Amino acid sequence: MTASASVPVSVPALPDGVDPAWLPPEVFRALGSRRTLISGTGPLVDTVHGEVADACARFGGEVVTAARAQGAPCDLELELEEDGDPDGLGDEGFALVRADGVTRVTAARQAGLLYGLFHLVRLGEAAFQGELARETHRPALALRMLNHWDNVAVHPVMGQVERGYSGGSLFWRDGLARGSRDELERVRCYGRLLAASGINAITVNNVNVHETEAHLLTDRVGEVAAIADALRPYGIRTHLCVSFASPVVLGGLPTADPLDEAVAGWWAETTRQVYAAIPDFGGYVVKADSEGQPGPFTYGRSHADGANMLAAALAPYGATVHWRAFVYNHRQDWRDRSVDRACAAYDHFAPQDGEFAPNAVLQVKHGPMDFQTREPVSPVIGAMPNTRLAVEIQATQEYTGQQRHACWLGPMWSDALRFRPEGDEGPGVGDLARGGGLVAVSNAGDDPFWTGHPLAQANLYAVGRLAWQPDADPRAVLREWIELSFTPDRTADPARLRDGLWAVLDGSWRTYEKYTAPLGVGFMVQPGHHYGPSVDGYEYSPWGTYHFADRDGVGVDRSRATGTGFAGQYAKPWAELYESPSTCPDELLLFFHHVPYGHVLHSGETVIQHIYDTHFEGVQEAEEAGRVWAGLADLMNPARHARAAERYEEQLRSAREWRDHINTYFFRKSGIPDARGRRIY
Ligand code: BDP
Repeated sequence: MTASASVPVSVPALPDGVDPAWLPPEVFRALGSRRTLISGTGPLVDTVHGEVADACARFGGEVVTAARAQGAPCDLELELEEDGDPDGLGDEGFALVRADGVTRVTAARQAGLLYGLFHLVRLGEAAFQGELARETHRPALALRMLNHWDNVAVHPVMGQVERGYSGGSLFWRDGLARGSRDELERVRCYGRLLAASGINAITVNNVNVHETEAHLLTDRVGEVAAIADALRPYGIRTHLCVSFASPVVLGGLPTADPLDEAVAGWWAETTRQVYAAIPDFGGYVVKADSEGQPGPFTYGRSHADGANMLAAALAPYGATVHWRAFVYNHRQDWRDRSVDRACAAYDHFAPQDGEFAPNAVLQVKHGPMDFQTREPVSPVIGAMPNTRLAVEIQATQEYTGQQRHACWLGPMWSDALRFRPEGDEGPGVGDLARGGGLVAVSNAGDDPFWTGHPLAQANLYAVGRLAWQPDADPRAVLREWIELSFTPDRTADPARLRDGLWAVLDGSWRTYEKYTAPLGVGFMVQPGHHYGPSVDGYEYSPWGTYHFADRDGVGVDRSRATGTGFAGQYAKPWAELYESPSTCPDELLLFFHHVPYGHVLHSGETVIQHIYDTHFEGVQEAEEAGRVWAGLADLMNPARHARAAERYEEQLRSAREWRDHINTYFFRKSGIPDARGRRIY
């Protein structure tokens, strides 16, 4: 036992009017009514101590020191092991056991104790009843990161948060880092929420690095350091998105060529200075040669050349560069059917497998296109066994209703993480991401409910939980989130509340899918902001996102035999499955094939009838969800209820608009009437 005791760090106070999300005070009741011994020292132990002390002050428990504990027994012991890590718990793992009336959480490192504490919070009273056999918990993925696409200055087109639907940035205001006490308190609260879900890393600026934001790397790094200070007590490391052109833009060099010595030297020195300001800085995230961002192609160099140069600058600090694989030609000729954006990332990166430095991570979007409602898993993930990979998902609902529609994404992410690129016998995507982690584009902002739609908090929560355990059952994650955020047991009708929340969320992704673009074809959104239907919005544009609907049929032929060949980027079992419309799963049919409207799906319906049916059903399901939500008003915080009720109105309006656009479009293209005789215009 350590001689010196930890010093409690006060728990950040939620600013007035800000929703507590999954950490309302009540969830600390079981913990806060116990006698707890905390042993170990260090900043994160101090955070744990502060949490327990705060809960005890609220619920009548007590934190005791080692000396006092010797007399009377404690109910709970939170203990940092002193003798190394005999149980292999690692940096963030913990063990839990309950025997003889005492619950014990042990960890080898401080972060493990913090995660053990939040595990107890999730268990509630169950952590203090009967006996519990010893269990150990470790995160499957070491890096569990959120990327904030936040601009410091408000961008003329994208606003402050690119694809942000939750107000302004949590970190930046009026062109500066938020600095007043209240504002940093909010950042601390955010760090606390994230830690309780399992997140341990964050980027604080947009992947599209505009000029103002580029300076965060150099003369404005002090502002990043202030944010890092606010997040550190909850075990969250800060990373930065950097511009590949920084040596030119910031350093005044004539080139940013990754093989130029002066360039490498500039990065090494700049990185040294970043570490002087932020000793636990996490590393860089880079979007290069993508959608107009600068990159190594300018100098005739490869992505591996670019990534490795930055990796070398970070290596002395044990940090990593996350290099994004989202590289494609966004100025393609839409008339040329042989060019396929879905093929691009694989074509660029698979040949470079094995060329990336040990501390370079390739960050790959989970699908080959761009965060659509339904996509196959990116073939890049199965094609780079000798490269560290991170999988990128999008919590911000750019294409899934922009936080005006309730759309619980846990099942979609879980499907992707459990996908096995080599077939049944091979590893899952979650295993393949061990080297690099899970990264999500954050959906949080300075909105009082954090995520615009209060129900979108479930998506933010799920990022951390699925990163901790990629094969977790998303339904268990949803249940957990409901219990924590709505504390049903403390309401007049726990069953109605639980069932109601379940009903509006569990199937909401499939509902959304039903009333938007059909059968995996994707897009059909309004260009630019991407909200609402515009079937041909991108059809004759250079972005590479087409559906090829004509009078006879719809879909993109990505087969090897007659199409773009994309299906051939997969390992055999999937390549074969996707190759033919007769074996391709219905939900991805139009992603992989161009078929006639009369093509019969595995479901037994024709494509055209499926389109009509799902669009009518999707709207009905959204209407039903809106009714269920309205019936929960008496069981929750009125502000939270009202905000979501307002969002449901818009969701219904928009869902009907989607239904009518899509059904009318395909009725007019195909001339085939609805077999059920419903009115289509
Ligand atoms: C797309 C977004 C765009 C992002 C880009 C990216 O529309 O705003 O910059 O992805 O991931 O989905 O870099």
